[in-house]
Amino acid sequence: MEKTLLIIKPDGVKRKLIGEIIQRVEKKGLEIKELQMKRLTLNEVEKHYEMHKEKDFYKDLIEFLMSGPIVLIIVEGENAIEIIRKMAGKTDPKESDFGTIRGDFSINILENIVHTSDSRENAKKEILNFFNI
Ligand code: 3AN
Repeated sequence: MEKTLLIIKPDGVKRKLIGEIIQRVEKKGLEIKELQMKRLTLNEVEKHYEMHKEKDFYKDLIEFLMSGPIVLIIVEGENAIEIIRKMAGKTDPKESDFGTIRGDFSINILENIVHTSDSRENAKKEILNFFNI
């Protein structure tokens, strides 16, 4: 069993995609273990996107993540990390396939609806960053 962190970012919440995204995850057969809606603090966002500190889009990314409430979801299941990444689609929505969350709902590389953990190590770190478990 694997756990991964799925975040519905402020654009996904504003566009009322929470239900759609959760339904896709549940229909696939994965389990929602924890779920929380909140606004992130600067500290939480900076910690979460530490690896992008030097990127030219970093400032926009931090501002965007703090622009409204987000939904934090711990998803559990066999191969959950890889499956949720596939369901999210490629980072750049012009390259993500139709049928994926980004392919179906986004045209913008920054505002691309969801975040998904990319490895077991990062899933563990990200979950600890947001949940007291
Ligand atoms: P992913 O979220 O697909 O794992 P990362 O970790 O490379 O992709 O990027 C983290 C976030 O940074 C993306 N979800 C997106 O919001 C933003 N981002 C990535 N690349 C760019 C870019 N070239 N321009 C603007 N924003 C970007």
